[in-house]
Amino acid sequence: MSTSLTKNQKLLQWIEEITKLCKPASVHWCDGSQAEYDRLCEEMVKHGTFTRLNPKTRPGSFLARSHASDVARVEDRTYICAENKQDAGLTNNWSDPAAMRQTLNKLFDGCMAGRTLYVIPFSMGPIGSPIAKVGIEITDSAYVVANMRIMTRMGKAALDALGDGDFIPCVHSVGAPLKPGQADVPWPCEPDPAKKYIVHFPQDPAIWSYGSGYGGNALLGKKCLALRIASVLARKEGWMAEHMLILALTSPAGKKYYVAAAFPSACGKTNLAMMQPSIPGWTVRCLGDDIAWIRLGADGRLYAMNPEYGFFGVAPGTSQSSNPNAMATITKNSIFTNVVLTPDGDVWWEDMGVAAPAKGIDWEGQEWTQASGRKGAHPNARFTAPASQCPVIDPDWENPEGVPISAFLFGGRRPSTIPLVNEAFDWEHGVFMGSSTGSETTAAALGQAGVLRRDPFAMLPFCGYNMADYFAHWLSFGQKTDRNKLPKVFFVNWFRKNAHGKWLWPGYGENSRILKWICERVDGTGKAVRTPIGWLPTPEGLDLSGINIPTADLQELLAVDREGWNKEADNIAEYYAKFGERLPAALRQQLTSLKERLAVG
Ligand code: O2Y
Ligand code: MN
Repeated sequence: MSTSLTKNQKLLQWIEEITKLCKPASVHWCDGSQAEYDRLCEEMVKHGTFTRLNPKTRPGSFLARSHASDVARVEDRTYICAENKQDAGLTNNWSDPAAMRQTLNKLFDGCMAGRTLYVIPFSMGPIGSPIAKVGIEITDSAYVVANMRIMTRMGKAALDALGDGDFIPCVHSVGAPLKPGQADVPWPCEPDPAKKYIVHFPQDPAIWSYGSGYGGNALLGKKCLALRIASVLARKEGWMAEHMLILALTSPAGKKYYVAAAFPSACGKTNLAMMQPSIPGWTVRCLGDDIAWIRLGADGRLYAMNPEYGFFGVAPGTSQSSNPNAMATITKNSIFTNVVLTPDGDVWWEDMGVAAPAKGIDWEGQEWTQASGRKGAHPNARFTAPASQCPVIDPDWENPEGVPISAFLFGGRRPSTIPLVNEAFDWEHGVFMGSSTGSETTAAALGQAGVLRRDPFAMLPFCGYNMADYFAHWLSFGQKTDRNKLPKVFFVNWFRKNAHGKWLWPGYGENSRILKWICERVDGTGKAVRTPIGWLPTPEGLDLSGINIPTADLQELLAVDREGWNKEADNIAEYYAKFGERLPAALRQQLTSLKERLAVG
């Protein structure tokens, strides 16, 4: 696509400016067509970045292997450059915007030498939707272009939607300029972790990313734009940008309920979003697995829309039993990163539910057998797949207005204390629940297992401004509309264990039983008991027909562990103290009320 396809002077000038700075060998405007995608994929195959998978078993699909130093988001290299440090808050890395601009200008000077600069126009949200945002990502990575085409509405249509309007500029480089005659590598990047930068300028707004070609560091529409920058815009414009899946549940009577749910990373959001309910007559449809943009509708209800166009899911652990719909989604037109290549040209990963190949090529490109004791796929290996391929995609997933939300769910991995499900008394109590969301780390995730990491609203790595102000923004919706029209709020915990470390709840499709109770509570029919921590289901309130949950286990799942909750309250108090005076008084009051209720009984 040539520059003549846009008359947007601001865009043309900006591309000229960045081209002068980065000094690429050529410039390519992406039109988003299938022909362009096919050509880029073919070039990547020739170059060694992509391996074409067996067209008989995995048509239109490719495998990529990243550099071993470039395998995940780099939170410690992620910056929010607000003018005022306090506006980034203590949960973000802050850097002075002027100083950071100087650092970036040096890094980006000549950084694309010998490479193609791709211009990617993209829309977060259905093209033309009043709440969609257009971004322009400049990148020197064809891998990024291919993934952006799956994850966003990308190319000519986005450029047309932009017209003369404003866009969010996003500049990305893998940080590996080529000297004349220098041979390239399959996955160029900056291997020194201290030289990677994922930088947000919320006031501009603008995004600059240097040194990594992986996932959230490089596909700038996702975490950088649709969460960090969007959260700032949302606060300014009166809406919400959330780390939430969106699903639709339909009852046997045909009533549809939309639910949005926030869980920290590695808590099974994609599995829940595409769940196959175990209870007869109920269906689940998926609208999104990671991000929700939510705004007040004219009728006073909150409407949620998925700004993305695809899924960037974790491969290890995805199987026919954990997520059959994800497995069906990725049968074609998908990109796999850092999984095992099998001898017949297909992919494999740990806990895929099929036998490991006798031998394969692991994510580092080495010959591999399971007997080696090494993992074949990286724990953060990913699939990138079009959302339209999901067999349970909801017919309204591209509705530009979004869908009306009946319930917000918060949850995390909490082996003790936190019950299976707990309904907030009111909006403020719900915001309190969201603010105290946390998850215990698994050994795989952070090295130190069993440590509780508070992750408010699952937004800890993604809130682009001061977290205390974000809490206030959530509270403000209690005054913006008729409170009865706000979604009910629930805290769920599928990860409870007994004293011997055994799971108390089967999870996966059986979580539909909890969702059914939540729908009944929305309708005012679900049986519940008022406790010091919220409304809990009575044991008969949950539909447990056809499964065997021992009575003692159910009691434990639905009990209020007073000692545990007093400790929990103390821990929340400690966490809240970090926010100082900026913490909204309403949340301090919620904590005091919780302690009072626990003391009374
Ligand atoms: O490691 C990455 O770059 C991906 S992180 C990610 C990807 C998809 C959805 N959610 C997440 C996350 O960390 O929350
Ligand atoms: Mn996520």
